[in-house]
Amino acid sequence: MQMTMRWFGAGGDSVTLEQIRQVSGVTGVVASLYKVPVGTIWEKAEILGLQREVENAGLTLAGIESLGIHDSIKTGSPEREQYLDNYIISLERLGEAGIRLICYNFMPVFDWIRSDLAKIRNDGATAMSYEQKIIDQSDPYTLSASMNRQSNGYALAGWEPERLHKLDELLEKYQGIDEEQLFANLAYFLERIMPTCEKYQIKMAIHPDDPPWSVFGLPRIITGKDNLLRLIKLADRPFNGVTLCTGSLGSNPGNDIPDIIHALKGRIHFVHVRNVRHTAPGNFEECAHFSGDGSLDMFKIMKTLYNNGFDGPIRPDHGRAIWGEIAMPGYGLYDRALGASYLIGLWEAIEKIGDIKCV
Ligand code: DNO
Repeated sequence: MQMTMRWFGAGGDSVTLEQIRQVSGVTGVVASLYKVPVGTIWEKAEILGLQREVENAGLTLAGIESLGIHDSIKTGSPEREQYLDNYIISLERLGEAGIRLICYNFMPVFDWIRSDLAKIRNDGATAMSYEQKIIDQSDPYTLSASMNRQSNGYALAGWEPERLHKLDELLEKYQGIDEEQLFANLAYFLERIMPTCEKYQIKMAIHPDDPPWSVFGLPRIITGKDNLLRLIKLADRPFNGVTLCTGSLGSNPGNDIPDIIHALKGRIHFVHVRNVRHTAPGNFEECAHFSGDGSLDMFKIMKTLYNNGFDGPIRPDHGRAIWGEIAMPGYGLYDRALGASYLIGLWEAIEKIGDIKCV
C-alpha cells in the first residue's frame, strides 16, 4: 500500500508539495494537468514537468487523477472518434513517462455534487454535505453557480466554469441517453483504450458516481456492486479496474463496502478512503475519517482491503475545514493529514495483527 494525497498543482492548491512531504508516511501524490481542457491531448513536456516537480519535492507521482473524458465519448456522438484518438495519445505519453495509474469517471455533465460545501458541524469545523431536498429544489444552473461561489476561490475539479458555461448545449447532448446507452458508450471507450493500457501497463480506475444515484434526471451507472461488476465484465481484463471511493459508494447506506471490496478483488487499483455520516434517506454529511465520526467502519474497510491483497495507492479523501484553514472545500491540508495518519495507523496495526480473524 502506498499512502498518497491529491495535489492540485502550484497555483491551484493552497497546499504545497513540501507540506505533503511532511505528512509522515505519505510518499506520493496523485495530480493532473488541471489547466488542460478535457479532451485536449496532453503535452509530453508538461507531463514530464509535473513529474519532475513532484519528484524534486521527494515524492512520487503515483497516478493521474483525473484524465477526464470528453462528453462526446460519454454521449457517443460522432466526434467521439477524434476525442478517443486524443485520449489514446495522452495515455501513450503518460505511459512513456512511466505513469501506471489513471483515475477517471463516467458521470454525465457533473462530477461530484453537494448542496453545501461548508456546513457547520457541532465541533465548529465545516464539512461538505448533501441534502436531496435542496438539490430537488435547485436546477443545474443554480447549483453550478452555488458550487463555484462556495469554492473559496479555487477551481473545483469537475466544475470548470469554461465547460459549464455551455450547460444548455451539454444537457441537450444527454437527451435520450439512458443507463443502457451510457454503459454501451463506456464499453466502447474501454474497448478502444484497452490495447494501449495493456501495452503500457496502465491501470484504469473508474471513480464511482458521487452521489451514486441519478441527479437532475441524468443517468448515473457506477453506483454499487452490481453495476461495478458489470463494468468489470465490459472489458474483462486486468487493466480495467476501479477507484474504490468509500465515501462516494458509502453515501448510499445500501452499499456494503467490505462486500464490494471482496467482489472486486484484484480489480481495485486505487482507493479513496473517507468516512460519511448518513443523516436521513438521501442525505449525508462528510466528516472526519475515523470510524466514530461517521457511519462507516473504517477498520473493517482497511482490513478487508488488506485481506484481499490490495497493494496500490490509497489517499485520504475530503476532510473537514478545521483550525481556520481556508482551502479548496474538502482539500485542506490539516484534516486530510489527520486522515492519512489515521489510515496509516490502522494499516500498521492490521499488518502486525496479521491473520487474527476479526472481520
Ligand atoms: C472529488 C473527487 C472526484 C474525482 C473524479 C475522478 O473530490 O473524488 O472529483 O477526482 O470523479 O475522475
